[in-house]
Amino acid sequence: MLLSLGFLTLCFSVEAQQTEYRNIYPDTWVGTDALGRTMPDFTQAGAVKTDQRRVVGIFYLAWHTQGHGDEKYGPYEGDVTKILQKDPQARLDANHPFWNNPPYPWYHWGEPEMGYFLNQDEYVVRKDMSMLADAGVDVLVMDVTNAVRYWDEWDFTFGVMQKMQAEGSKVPKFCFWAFNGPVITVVQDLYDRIYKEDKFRNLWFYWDGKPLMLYNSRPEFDANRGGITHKNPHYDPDAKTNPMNPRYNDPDYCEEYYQDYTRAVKEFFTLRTMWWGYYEWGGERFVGTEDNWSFGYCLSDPRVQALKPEELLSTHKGTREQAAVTPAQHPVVTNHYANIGVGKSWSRETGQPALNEYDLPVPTYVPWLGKTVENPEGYGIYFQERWDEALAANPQFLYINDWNEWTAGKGNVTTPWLGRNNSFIFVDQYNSEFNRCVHPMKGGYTDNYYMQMAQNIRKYKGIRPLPENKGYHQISIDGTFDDWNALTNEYRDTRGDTFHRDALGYGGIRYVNDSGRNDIITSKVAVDEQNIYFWVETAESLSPHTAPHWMLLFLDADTNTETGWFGYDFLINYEVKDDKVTTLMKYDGEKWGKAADISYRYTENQMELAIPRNLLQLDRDNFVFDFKWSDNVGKLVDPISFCLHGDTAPNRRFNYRFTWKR
Ligand SMILES: [Ca+2]
Ligand SMILES: [Ca+2]
Ligand SMILES: [Ca+2]
Repeated sequence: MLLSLGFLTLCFSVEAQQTEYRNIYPDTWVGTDALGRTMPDFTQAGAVKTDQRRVVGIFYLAWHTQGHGDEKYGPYEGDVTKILQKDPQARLDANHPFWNNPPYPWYHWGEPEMGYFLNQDEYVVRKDMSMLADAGVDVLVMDVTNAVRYWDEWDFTFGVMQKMQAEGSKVPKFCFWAFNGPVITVVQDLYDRIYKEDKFRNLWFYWDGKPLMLYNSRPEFDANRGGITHKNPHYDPDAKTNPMNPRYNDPDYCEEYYQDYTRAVKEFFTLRTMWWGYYEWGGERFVGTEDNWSFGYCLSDPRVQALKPEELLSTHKGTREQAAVTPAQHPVVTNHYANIGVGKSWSRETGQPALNEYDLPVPTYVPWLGKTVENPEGYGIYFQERWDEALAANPQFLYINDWNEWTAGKGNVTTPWLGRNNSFIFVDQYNSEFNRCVHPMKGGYTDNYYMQMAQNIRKYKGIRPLPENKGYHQISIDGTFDDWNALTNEYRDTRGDTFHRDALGYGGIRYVNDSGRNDIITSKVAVDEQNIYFWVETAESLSPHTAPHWMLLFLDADTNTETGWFGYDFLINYEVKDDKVTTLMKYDGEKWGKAADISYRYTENQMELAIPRNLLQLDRDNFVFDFKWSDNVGKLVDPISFCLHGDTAPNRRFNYRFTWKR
């Protein structure tokens, strides 16, 4: 009895270790994106919603495999956006030299923020998981839609996710989505090699009490053909002929080709079909039907367009279950109603705007903004319309397609495409108008789609309230930190996000980033009659203050992004005088100028500083400001600089909000 109790306790603590994480409260962070859209606050998003399950999944691709890193594909210039920028005529000519020199078997529609990365790049996996968890994404839907199993990339990705979990970070769970090709064999393979082996168990995503598997319930149809065969890896001829064989006549063993999913698969998983939201698929009604999830909606089809948002939802046992949100559809005709594609600037009301010489949309009206803009592809017109409809329909599972597809496949056939007759087509992704990636891009509209996703997930799930701060606290700036223990409100950042990059990219590019220096993990703020005090803690001892861009503290003192440098009115530590005196700088509208010397101390992994309230114009009995720490940011160009170098707390362009009452 004692032994078994001990065993139970052990099991419990292992389980607890797997599920506990250091909560960094990303839903309380504030932020303004490049278009001026702000993160919904508590009054806008409301409290965390508990009326039903609210799960967010995103399509995650592992097809950026190591083979693409071969130097024979270098220098890598297979970037459609750059090719069309160099010569827009290339869009009309399949054999234009820019398409073929050197010959790539693939292209990127544009350049990712982290460069032409491969999946086996720990820096990228860490940034991905951190960004997704911060935004509120719960589950990665791993691509097996074309029957290719990316074992090495999955092992790598899930391995890094487990490392991050062990460091105390929250990461999404995963499930798989198989569809085309020998899908029964593929699902069996995933079951045999991952689930049956208990691999990465603490990352499995459960739905209705079992691991979720997205599949094809009618495996006789796929996107390309019928008559598919599904080879049985457990085929045992003896089981077909020998009545003494314990598996005699068992179709899971005695047939060389599966006719159906095995009993093990049917019992082990919660199964749902997922495919493109066609009105009909394989001769039956598809979108909005029972147990048929959509990865996006075929809104170029008037029959799909005529459905109400709630009719697009997939049901399970009659209850609303899943809805899809995508930044766009496809650049190809997906039916015979249109041939201009459905890009990021398509809306129900105005359809797809005309395209300019770069195959990008002409100035277009943005409904959520109420005006016409240049470069509408950065404004998430289609994306927001889908979000608004999905939020109104209120699903239990909200699926986003996709995170990191990037790859664009060129087919040299002459056919109507993008409203003209063209000598080639791209089917899924093409340029910054025609792609479905939420992953930030380099240049262009940078992280607009990431921020838009994070904003809308808040509306879907609700958020926790901001911590309240009250009264005065006695703090002395002396390099001992016991006086901070009385303050319990912590403003936290990811631990481990100073990871150094040294990895292979497409075409043999070597990506190196060793800017991670001080790993900021916690900060606190205190107030007394005279001063506002800041305390910050790093994972390891602080580096010396003499190096540039050391532990910068940015303040948006009026919580107005229209004033200051991208909103920040004050900057501390840009010029550190010695180990006791540093500088407060103020932004004058054009540059940072010195405002005052202030007192600070640091010892080991902690630092504290004091700023007179009157200098910040925060001398009322209650006030609010936003703040951000940043170490080794490199050149301060814009808020994207925070995303590329060193560590920032909180992550990316987010800020902490401090509210105080006397
Ligand atoms: Ca950190
Ligand atoms: Ca400001
Ligand atoms: Ca960080």
